[in-house]
Amino acid sequence: MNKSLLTLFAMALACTAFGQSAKKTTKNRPNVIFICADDLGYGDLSCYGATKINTPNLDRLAAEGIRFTDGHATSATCTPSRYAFMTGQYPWRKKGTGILPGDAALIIPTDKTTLPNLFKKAGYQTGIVGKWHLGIGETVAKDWNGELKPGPNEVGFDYSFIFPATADRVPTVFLENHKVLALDANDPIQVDYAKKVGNDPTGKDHPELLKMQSSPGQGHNQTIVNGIGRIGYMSGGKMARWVDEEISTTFLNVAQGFIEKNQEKPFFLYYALTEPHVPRMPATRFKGKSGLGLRGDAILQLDWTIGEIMKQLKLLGIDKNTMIVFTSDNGPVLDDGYQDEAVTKLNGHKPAGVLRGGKYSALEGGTRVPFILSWPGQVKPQVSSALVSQMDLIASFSKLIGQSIPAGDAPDSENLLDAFTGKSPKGRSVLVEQGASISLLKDGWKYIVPGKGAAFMQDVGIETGNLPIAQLYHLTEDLAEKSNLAAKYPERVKEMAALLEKIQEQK
Ligand code: NG6
Ligand code: CA
Repeated sequence: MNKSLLTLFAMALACTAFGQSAKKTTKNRPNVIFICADDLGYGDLSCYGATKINTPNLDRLAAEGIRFTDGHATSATCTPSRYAFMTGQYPWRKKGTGILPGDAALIIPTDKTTLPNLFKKAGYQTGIVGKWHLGIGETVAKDWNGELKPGPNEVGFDYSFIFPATADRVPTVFLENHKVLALDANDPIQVDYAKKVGNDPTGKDHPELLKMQSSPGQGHNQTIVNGIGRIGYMSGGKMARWVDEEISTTFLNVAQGFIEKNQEKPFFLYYALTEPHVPRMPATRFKGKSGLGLRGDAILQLDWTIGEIMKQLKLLGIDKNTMIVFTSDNGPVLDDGYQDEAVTKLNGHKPAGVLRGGKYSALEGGTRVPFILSWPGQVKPQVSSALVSQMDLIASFSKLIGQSIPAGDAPDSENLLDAFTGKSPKGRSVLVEQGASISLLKDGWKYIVPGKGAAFMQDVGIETGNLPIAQLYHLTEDLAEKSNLAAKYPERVKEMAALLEKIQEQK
């Protein structure tokens, strides 16, 4: 081979190599899979210290990436937390962001920057698979048999495969883009949260038809679907109704389909898992596997799911160019409406780990959640104690992919890209938490605003964090919030209360 031919050959080789690297290893345009579990607690994974349950896949994800010890949902329930990471705005700034019924109207603005439309504007293919719970349509009254919008597709997702609210709320159907999946036009769906529709039996009148009893005093005894009493009434749509045991594998299949289809492009996937929210009804092969009742089994299923996604990324050869962020929308709860043995078979497992409180709570168990980020090749494995919130993802991704956010949008989101990618140990300096009361975190201290509500939620068995007096905890020394130091440090209480008010007044 003469010299010029050799050069040509080398150039061709270089081009192929470059072509591949452009496709698979672009540093500022990784694929992003944002995985949000539902009600998974700070102590529910073995990489966060659980000893009674084993989560090898998430442990591996954490070992290969960054495990945050001070990662937060903004709120101790689902809708507000999800509103916050979708919009970059504290949910308590906006009315109507509390837990939504299954027939609620869309609460995410269609004319502002959202997490998915940020990626979409940057040329990504965007998709959501899983639980939505942010409302659909312009109004509560809507035709479930027609085009359902605005919804996920109108706030930035090119593709959506969701269920509308929670697994315990009607309608118990999947929506693909604007339509209920597998709907038979001759069997239209009707939904009502105020009065019974149709003739389907309810859990209240026919407990003998239930395969899992509802918890006394916690509702979940309206229309029965698949042997489980739900919140809300529905009729029709018999073919379209999901089978609970298949929800998770259905979501997994659809998520993997989206990944496979978009493997050559940069994509953003919001994968919203339903586990371990009630009703916990994992695939039969997981039932009984954890020894901790169905809640534990659902966590095993969740962990397996993550392993399947990781395997797929490897097989497609895109694992190095795919960032996975894994977290949970709020803290854990055991009895959240069904007698599913989560309480009786707990076996010493601590769903919130060392933290006090859980779902609904103003205590750390409400909003401090598992938070793992992996990006093989780009992010060095480590444990980070940086204070980060899910709400900060939008500003941080804006920086990463070079897509600016118009002034006024995502007002509470902070660019913490260096913390998220492990380049800096420094996160936020201040964070507001929303549970049964409002709290402020600053410099390792936590102040909880005095509240009038009950200190304990009897039904779900969770401390709310509500007290009529101010509470101040030094989290760096007392993560379990055992010792209220408000009386000892009145000046700090005053300062933090004033700062909180100032943040609350901002627009
Ligand atoms: C509560 C439900 C609870 C759960 C929660 C929403 C009752 C008594 N309890 O109102 O079962 O559905 O809402 O959970 O109805 S979340 O994770 O979506 O916020
Ligand atoms: Ca939740």
